[in-house]
Amino acid sequence: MPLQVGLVGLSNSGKTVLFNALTHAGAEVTAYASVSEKANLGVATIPDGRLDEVARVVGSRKVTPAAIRVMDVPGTGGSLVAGLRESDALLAVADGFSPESDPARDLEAIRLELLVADRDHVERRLERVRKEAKSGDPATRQEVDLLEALLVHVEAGKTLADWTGELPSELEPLTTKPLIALVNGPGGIDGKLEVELAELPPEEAAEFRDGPSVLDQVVAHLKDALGLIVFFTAGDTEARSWPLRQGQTALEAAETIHTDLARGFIRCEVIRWHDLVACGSHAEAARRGLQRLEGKNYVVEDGDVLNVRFNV
Ligand SMILES: Nc1nc2c(ncn2[C@@H]2O[C@H](COP(=O)(O)OP(=O)(O)O)[C@@H](O)[C@H]2O)c(=O)[nH]1
Ligand SMILES: [Mg+2]
Repeated sequence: MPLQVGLVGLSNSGKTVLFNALTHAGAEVTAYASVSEKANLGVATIPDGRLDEVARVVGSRKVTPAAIRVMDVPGTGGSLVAGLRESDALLAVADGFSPESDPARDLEAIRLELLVADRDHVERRLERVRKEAKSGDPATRQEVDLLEALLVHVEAGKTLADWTGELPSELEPLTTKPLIALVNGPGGIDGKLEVELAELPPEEAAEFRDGPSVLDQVVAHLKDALGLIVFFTAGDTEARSWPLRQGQTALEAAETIHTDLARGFIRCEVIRWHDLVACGSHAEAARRGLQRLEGKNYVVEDGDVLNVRFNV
């Protein structure tokens, strides 16, 4: 599964504006909540100067930066946020631009909506699993007991993140996901400004900003919240960066590229990106002993250039 983030927030907080700032997808922005609004799904690419340098020395014909899926749902109701259950992190957007803006109040409201959505989710799953449990399967009986205890827990106003025991593996809670609070307006992340700058080349756009772009800020948050790191692959045809999480292994990196690579994984050649750039080629890096051979359990580091050897 590619990395996915979901935007949550009250109506008119600027979620769709931010979605466009991150993905350049040009989704329709309306100044009111329309019932016909549908979820927007797009892709944000993580800009990385290291990738361009790697591509240059390797002579790759194509450069493809790492992608994150971004989901923007209209409103906060239960069925609407359901689409966010597959996200790795949630970006909570609060209005920081209108005269009535009160980001702390909005973020509290969002937290409550997520809590309610999770309670409803536990309740619905309990109903379903109770029916299945009639067949007498012990594992299903056990899940019923667990879900009943969870329901008591969430009805007391606590979140599933406060639950110290195991959660049913098939439950996809929202409140256990990292929640990254973003205030939309001047001084915070300025979605409106980003949309205006979207037409400009990156260097020109940067001159209009006081600091990093919305995308750079979101990526920085994901590094903190998820331990987001990036690794590279580079050949004649293409140089790519790929998202991964701190602590993930060469096997998981292979799986990010293609399930076949993970299935047939033999070993993996690893070079630090700056060693590759300094040496000028894979061959020279290998000659100087800077290319290592690693196995499945090697923990990938940010900036590693990987070449997976596989056999299917
Ligand atoms: N002034 C200002 N208006 C904004 C900003 N972000 C969004 N808006 C406006 O707020 C309205 C709602 O934005 P939208 O992205 O559709 O909000 P959503 O309902 O959360 O998706 C639109 O009219 C936007 O133009 C901002 O940073 N500054
Ligand atoms: Mg919207």
